[in-house]
Amino acid sequence: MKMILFILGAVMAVAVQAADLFPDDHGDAISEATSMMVPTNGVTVSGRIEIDTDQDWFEFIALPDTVYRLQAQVSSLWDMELEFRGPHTTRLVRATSSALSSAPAKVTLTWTNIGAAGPYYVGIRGYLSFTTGTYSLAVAPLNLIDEDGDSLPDSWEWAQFGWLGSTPQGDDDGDGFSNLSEFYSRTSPTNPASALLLHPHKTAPGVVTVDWPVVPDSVYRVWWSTNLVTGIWMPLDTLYQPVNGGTNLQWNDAFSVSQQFYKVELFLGP
Ligand SMILES: [Ca+2]
Ligand SMILES: [Ca+2]
Ligand SMILES: [Ca+2]
Repeated sequence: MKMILFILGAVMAVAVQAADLFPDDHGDAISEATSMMVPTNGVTVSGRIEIDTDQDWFEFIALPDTVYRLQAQVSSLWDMELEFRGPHTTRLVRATSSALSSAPAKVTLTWTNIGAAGPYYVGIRGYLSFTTGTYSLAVAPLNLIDEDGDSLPDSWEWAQFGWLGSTPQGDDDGDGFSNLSEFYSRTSPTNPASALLLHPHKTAPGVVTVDWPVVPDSVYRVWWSTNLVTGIWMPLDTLYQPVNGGTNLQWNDAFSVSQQFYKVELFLGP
């Protein structure tokens, strides 16, 4: 009987270790990031760094043309590091602060999203002579005013429509894309020719080239299907990220079936 109990205990210990070696608040990897909603007045979250290899990740959807202030602060004498990553999880900024130079350790970044809407990641961890403790992270959009509360920034509504009466689910230009999705993808909600549409064309026997309009600092995913009736779409593993202001992306497919369908979407998260 004692032997059985011992074995069970050992198995349980291994299971806990495999799931999370250092039980923490928000996960050590980007893939374990905690999702945050960032309202117009911003959001503040708090967490705890248990050991010096711990790193907590948070994910939020950054909106186009929006200026964000990210501020992380510790509550005791620490060094700290704030890391900011883009939709493709590439590092954009890494900043550190030491309580020795200005207590408490505090890192502030101001950043403007010049791309489409997309998932951005903020990581908090210790740096150098780091001990454990708590921190707070504040994310605030500095230029986002939405007085009619329809999720469309009022400045964008005035610029695009000349009033605040258009709705996020409306499709003012009748191109099949809602005003909200056109805001997210940075296409024009008053021009039906401006839309996130695919243009497939055969470039060789059995090879199709698919291209679509893009904006910089944005990530897209292509899906394919052999049958529209089943409604089953398969994502391509590759995510497409335009580099420095390209206007089109393309993808070549050599397929062996008689027909293939494609769709593309703005990547808003895993
Ligand atoms: Ca609004
Ligand atoms: Ca539209
Ligand atoms: Ca449009």
